[in-house]
Amino acid sequence: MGAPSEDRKQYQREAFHADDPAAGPLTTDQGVEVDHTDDSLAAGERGPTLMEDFHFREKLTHFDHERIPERVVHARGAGAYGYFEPYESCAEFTRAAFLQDPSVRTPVFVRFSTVQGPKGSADTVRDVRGFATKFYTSEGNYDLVGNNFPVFFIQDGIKFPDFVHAVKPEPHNDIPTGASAHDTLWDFVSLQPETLHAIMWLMSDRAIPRSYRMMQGFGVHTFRFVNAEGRGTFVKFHWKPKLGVHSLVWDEAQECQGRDPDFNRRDLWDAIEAGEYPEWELGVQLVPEEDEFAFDFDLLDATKIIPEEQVPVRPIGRMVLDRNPENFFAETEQVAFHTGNVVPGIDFTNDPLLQARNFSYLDTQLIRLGGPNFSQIPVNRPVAPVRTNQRDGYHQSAIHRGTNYFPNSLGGGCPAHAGVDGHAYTHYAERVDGAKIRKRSESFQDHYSQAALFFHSMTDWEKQHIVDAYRFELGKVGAMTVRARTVEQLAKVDGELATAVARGIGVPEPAAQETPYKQESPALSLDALRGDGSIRTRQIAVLVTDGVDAAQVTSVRETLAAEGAIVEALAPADGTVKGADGETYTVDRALPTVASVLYDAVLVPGGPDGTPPVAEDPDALRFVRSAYLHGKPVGALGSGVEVLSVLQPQGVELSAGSRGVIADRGVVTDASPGAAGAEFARAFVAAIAAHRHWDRPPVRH
Ligand code: HDE
Repeated sequence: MGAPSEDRKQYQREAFHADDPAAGPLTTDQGVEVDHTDDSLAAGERGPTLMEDFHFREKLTHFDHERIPERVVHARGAGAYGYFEPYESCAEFTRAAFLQDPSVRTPVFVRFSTVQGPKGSADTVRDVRGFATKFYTSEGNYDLVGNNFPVFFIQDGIKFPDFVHAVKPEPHNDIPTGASAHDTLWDFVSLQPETLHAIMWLMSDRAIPRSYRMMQGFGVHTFRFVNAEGRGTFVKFHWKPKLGVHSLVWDEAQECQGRDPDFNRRDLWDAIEAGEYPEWELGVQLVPEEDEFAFDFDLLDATKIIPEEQVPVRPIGRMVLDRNPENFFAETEQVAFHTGNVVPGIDFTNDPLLQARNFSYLDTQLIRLGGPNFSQIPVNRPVAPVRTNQRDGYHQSAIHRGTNYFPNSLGGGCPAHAGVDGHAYTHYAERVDGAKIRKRSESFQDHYSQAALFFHSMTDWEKQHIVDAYRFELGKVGAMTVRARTVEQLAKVDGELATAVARGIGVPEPAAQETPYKQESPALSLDALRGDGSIRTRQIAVLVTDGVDAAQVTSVRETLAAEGAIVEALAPADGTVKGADGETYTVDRALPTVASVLYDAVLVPGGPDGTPPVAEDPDALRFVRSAYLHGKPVGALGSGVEVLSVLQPQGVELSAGSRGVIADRGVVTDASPGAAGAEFARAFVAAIAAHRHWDRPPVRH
């Protein structure tokens, strides 16, 4: 609770300062000052509008053309600026300038996205998340256009339109929005077993991240580092978030879609505004060229990971995002990524998915951004000098001078071939020969072992969530043949999984069959990715009303804030509450405007006269119940503990009259009058650091 009269409006009025062009009078696009923009020019007060009203025509015409085509996939996103710095020189493996010197910070722009839904869809859908980074390096732009899954659904880019058509809303009625739970996707999946591994990730909690700040990123393909001597090394890129990897539960993710469709975008924006800059470590898995065939899968197959136990991830630098864009359209919407944007020292492999992407990204920008000059848009502009003989075209904003061809003598031979200072891009001279054929390599034919590896590496609660997700998704599929065929495919991955899914969706259980896959990779479980255990930026709700023991709130709030958590006082109505001490305290938000799904934990303080202040408020009770069912920490102090009786139907036992701190599966209580000691705060912080408490029956998934 804070001081009253705080202005909570978040709009950035300070953006308009005196030297901002918007500070002057309104003008037309031609700079002619406009004295009146509220009425059209008309023949008489009640007469028709006149064609000669150039201001009206210009304003409406511009408005009519405000939209550009949204991205065909990854339409909805959020972006931020920041920087990257390497920990040490990577010269042994790559000559890329931005990976040489720890004292050099390379600016970046990152865009996170969902894939299936349109620009206006909700954030917390079950989907892959895009994680695309543009490094503005001294040698030109490098784009690492990755996802939060390390594998993709198909092996060859020629299948991409089929896959995307299948997952997108169905063509006859444009349903569903932002969801994969429908017939056409599962029809495709059941017929195309190469999708199974990525689908396993999609059914896991990785597909519903708690925050963009709390998810991993992966380059997916095997790329190639090339050092100054021209030696190549295969490389896979990994981004690891400092705050650890955390997810929502499905029930919560669905409720969030209505409560706050911008849940992930807002979280990123707010954290950066608050100075809580998200950070990731860049890691690489390096494979010497001579080990190309040392694996039981093909390095060129984007449906496979290299298990970290086989090739450890080596940290090489860190990225911090510390600035929000100023204009969503200009920056986040117009940013144009392209896998073909590489710098010397980073090269491709023959992964057929990557090869297709190298065509598709440039092609898509031509239609989306309306012509070939999109690299001149500020967010796309390299910091390295650009000297080309490319000319003209839509939206050309450069005023080119001199000659526009090579070779020339009239322009002094400029721009000349690069090469003298060693910064020119040289393609890795890989030897290639083969017959011209349409045929998938035999080494791409195993579609089951790594799907099984992922499933077997999960903890019990993660496995249960995967089963529940399959049941949900397939339960929405109308064609029973598709449900049955998917179960048959799953049986080739893991018999128990297939049986558990079949039992939930009304199809015959598959015949028992032993699968040969026994391997596990512990690094894949979310339990292995909890980060440093800090509770920084976790959102903690404290439920207050008149009569609240403000001293308790203040004491716990101080401890939580010192740990970096964000504490908000929620009351039945906005404004202020009167504490038991007679003082007035400001409420942060009114309970009817929020919900438990928007917070990470809840605390119920008591009142000094032994009455729990929020015991009568239905929103408060629902809040506590929902937090509990989603596995979140629930804390209560003094008479606030009585409010937790709402959890008794869930099997929570409250030892009434008990004194002292009790921490049981994330429910932390101290019923002593006036309780709020350091011991309680410590136990509550530990419960929050654990994020979720899966050992608490029954948790709703
Ligand atoms: Fe993309 N993808 N993709 N993709 N992709 C696009 O480019 C494409 C793939 C990814 O925030 C499009 O500018 C093909 C894998 C991200 O602006 C398009 C294939 C991975 C983003 C396109 C793939 C990705 C895109 C749509 C198979 C993870 C959003 C708009 C061969 C490694 C970037 C655009 C942003 C966007 C094509 C597969 C990640 C159409 C043909 C694999 C993060 O060009």
